[in-house]
Amino acid sequence: MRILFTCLLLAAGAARAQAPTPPPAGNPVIKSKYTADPAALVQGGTVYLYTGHDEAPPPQERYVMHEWLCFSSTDMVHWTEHPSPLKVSDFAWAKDDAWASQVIARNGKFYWYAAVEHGTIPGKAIGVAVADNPAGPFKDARGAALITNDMTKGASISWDDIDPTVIIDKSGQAYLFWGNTACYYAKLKPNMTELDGPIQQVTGLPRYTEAPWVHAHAGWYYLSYATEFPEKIVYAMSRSLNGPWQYKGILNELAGNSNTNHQAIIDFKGKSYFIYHNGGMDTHGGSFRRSVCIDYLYYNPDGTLKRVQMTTEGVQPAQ
Ligand code: FUB
Repeated sequence: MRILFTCLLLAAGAARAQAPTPPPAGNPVIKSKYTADPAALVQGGTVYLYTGHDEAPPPQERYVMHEWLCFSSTDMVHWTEHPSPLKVSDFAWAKDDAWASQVIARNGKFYWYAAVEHGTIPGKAIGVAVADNPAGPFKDARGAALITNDMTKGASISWDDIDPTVIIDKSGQAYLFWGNTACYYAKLKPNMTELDGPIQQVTGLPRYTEAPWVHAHAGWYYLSYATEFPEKIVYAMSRSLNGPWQYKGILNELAGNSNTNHQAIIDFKGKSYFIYHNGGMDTHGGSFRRSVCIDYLYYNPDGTLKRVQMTTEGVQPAQ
């Protein structure tokens, strides 16, 4: 009897010792609102997450998006929401549709490139807003759109001028990439609010739909994008932002519960992250009520990317 009692005590002790650490907050990372089209900016030890805000009341199956949202975190798990730093109404020339966007830092200022529906020039357009603080408030930097539908001819649709992504190369040259069904790019002047040369089209991106995200890592540039519809995320690599781009295949599979998947990619505190949206939050989630999720991204030794594993658990707190 005494031996049995001792064994039970030992087993209980072992179970206590092996008790799992508390689970991370998990995916989706924002549960208080529907969030879509993530973009992220690392500023020292803080990550700023910028998202669109899906506001379509169920059962409406269309985009209802009037503002962008901003969250910050020092560990990629615990997120603090800031007051909405930018709304469509902050662009006096815009009509609606706070679609995908990205913020970049330059010379102590923060520039937010955002797609909206233009008020007077038919079609989508891209505006630029500027702030002194990554959490805003942001204000229209030009008083007019930077890109309008009549400036691009690569696709004969009114919504090809969406989904801006922005990057500054090693020499300090800034580039804007964007587009639906055609992927466009152009240089930006150092003031970040004017184009610095012609609009060009990226070639060599098979079955390109939308959502380009351009990032640099260990000497390579990566152009990831949404392919087909419903969308998967695929990617291409190049040594130069002017190409040529080498297509590398699937990075993230179909979300399954959302037609779109819109990704952002960052490095933070020694790890790489794939930030995307799906339609997995609660019973009303879906293509028009999306939610931002975060999983790890891994590189192969030759610079290619391992396929992302979307998880419910998400990532562990970054140290
Ligand atoms: O959120 C509206 C549109 O859905 C975005 O511009 C696309 O990338 C897709 O996510």
